Amino acid sequence: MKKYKEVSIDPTTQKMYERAQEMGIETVWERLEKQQPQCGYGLLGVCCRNCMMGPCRINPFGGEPRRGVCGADADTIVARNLLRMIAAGAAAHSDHGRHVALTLLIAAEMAEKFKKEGKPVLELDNMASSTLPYQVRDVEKLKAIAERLGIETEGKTVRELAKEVAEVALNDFGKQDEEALAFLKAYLNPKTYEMFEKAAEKAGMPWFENGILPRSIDREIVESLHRTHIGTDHDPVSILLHGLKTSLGDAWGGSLIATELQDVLFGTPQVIKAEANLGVLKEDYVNIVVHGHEPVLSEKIVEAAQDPELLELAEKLGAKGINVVGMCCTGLEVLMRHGIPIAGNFLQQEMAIVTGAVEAMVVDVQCIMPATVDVARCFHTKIIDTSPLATFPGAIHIKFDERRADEIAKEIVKTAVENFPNRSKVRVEIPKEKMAGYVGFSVEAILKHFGGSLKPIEEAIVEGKIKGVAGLVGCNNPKIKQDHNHIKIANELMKRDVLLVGTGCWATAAMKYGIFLPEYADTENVGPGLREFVKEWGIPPALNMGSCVDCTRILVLADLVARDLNVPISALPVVGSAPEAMTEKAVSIGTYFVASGITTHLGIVPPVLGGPKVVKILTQDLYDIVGAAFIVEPDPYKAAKLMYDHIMKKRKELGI
Ligand code: NFS
Repeated sequence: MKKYKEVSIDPTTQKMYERAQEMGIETVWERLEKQQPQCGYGLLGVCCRNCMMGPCRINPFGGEPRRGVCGADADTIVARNLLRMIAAGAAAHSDHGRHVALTLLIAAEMAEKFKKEGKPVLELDNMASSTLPYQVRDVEKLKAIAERLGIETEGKTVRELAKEVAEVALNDFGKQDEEALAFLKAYLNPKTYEMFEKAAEKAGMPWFENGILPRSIDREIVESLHRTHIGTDHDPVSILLHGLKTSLGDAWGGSLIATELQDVLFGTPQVIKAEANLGVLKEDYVNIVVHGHEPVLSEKIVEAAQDPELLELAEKLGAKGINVVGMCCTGLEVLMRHGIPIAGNFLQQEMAIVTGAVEAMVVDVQCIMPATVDVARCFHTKIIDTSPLATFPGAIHIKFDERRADEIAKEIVKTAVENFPNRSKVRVEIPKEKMAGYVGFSVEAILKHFGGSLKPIEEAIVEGKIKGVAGLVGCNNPKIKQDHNHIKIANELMKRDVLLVGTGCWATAAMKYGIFLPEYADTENVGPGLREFVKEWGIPPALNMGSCVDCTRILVLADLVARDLNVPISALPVVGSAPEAMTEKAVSIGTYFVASGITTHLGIVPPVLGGPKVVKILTQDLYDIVGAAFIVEPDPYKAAKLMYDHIMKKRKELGI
């Protein structure tokens, strides 16, 4: 068994981990230990299970077997496995984006139907009617998106625009022509677009029509599966080029659609102060943890928790109220838009249950451990699964339907409230620690803060006050002490005057240690130039840009700077990092950062080392193809140095 200090730097995780050990509850760290030693072939990526002649594995030391039964060598196998990871990650993000687009369409169509039934027309035309399950909260943004897409906005109602934008978005998922995605064309600067067009030719594969420009989000994912089927694509270069293309369909398609249309439906985040860590759970309240990724559900839970009838019921059952808190990315969504506190990141999902104070953990999709059900059995906690595509054995199933969103959300909250009397008060132990921070830095909020343009940031970069910008993203991974690398890399970069922007479980980590407070600039972890800049502008030295699909906010920001300077994104002194990456989604994000021109560090070695050609392509050749590549370095100090060196190289190339 591990010592509590080995698993995390977070005091709340340490305490709850110790408590779990005392209670004999198995957690992620014990399960990881039981997996040791992990399969060496799997770690190197040289195991192939793509057909039933196998499974095959290649001898990583150069001896026999050098080929699988079909003749595939290590590089082919490694590249194919990596492409399947990218495809799965892109699928997860993009299917989320599809759900959001469908929600917008459903709401617009319901408004049309209600109008025909004679309900108040103006409210329905404005998509503001409370009879609709979802309204349009940011009309300005809807118009801005429509304009970018080239949709005529003059004389149209909000309802009409919502429908048209949703249709263009949905068309990007399944269109069959060779043109690039409509959303990509609407958002990407011409110089980077040109790089995508020419990338395959540069890699010696001119038969890739339109280079690595994605044609349709679903098509690239399907083609990934097709290419990696036995006997199809065997060249690591073409397999990886298609990986770039698929990931770009995620970045400038699926994820972008998710972020943009969520802003339309739920409001574009604005700067707001909130709190993070397990200390946000409240002893005398009904605690509901919303966990997963899709705000289409969590938004409604937040609303239902304010329902007077349910509040009254909670009081009747002895609670002071209903406390909704977040976990993982769905937590970040409601944090960014409403300042709902976030209880933790990926490795804290079991820890939250171990407090004994959670009435319900309401889950949708992605990054939810099936083990939550087992941990919950030791307490009164109910795990409620809600997505028709994610069912947890042993959980309560209350499946969500956008058309009946309010009704279902109330049922879920009621189930949680009614569970309050089952809580054993003597078994409750909530760690005290929590931290405040400023969140809500959407691109729109950043622009507003800087008076409408990014000039102040750009000037500070040119002057050298800020050396560059780093986008820090991604998960926790129990192979790394929780949050350790997130925070070390963040500090090492800020010390070198690099401004941070970030998302996902990195952002929750940063918030827990105070990095999203402007006062953090007074610590020794922030260099003098960055300190001066953030003090002048009254911002923290790191900006929380949201959930993982919101990595597209980082891309849109980089795109704006690239436009201002009339260069491709790859020319900018910008780097990315996923210090504690874990999911296939993180692999897709890393790939689309690189494909978009942002050199990206990975703190966990992905399963590619068994393919030397693949490693060379990913870490070197891609510089010539897309102007960026991967840096793989588990040591956070060395990683920060390498990222900084890259920023300085880019500065030199720009002549600043
Ligand atoms: Ni991102 Fe969100 Fe966290 Fe990793 Fe999972 S929550 S989408 S994948 S673990 S950062």
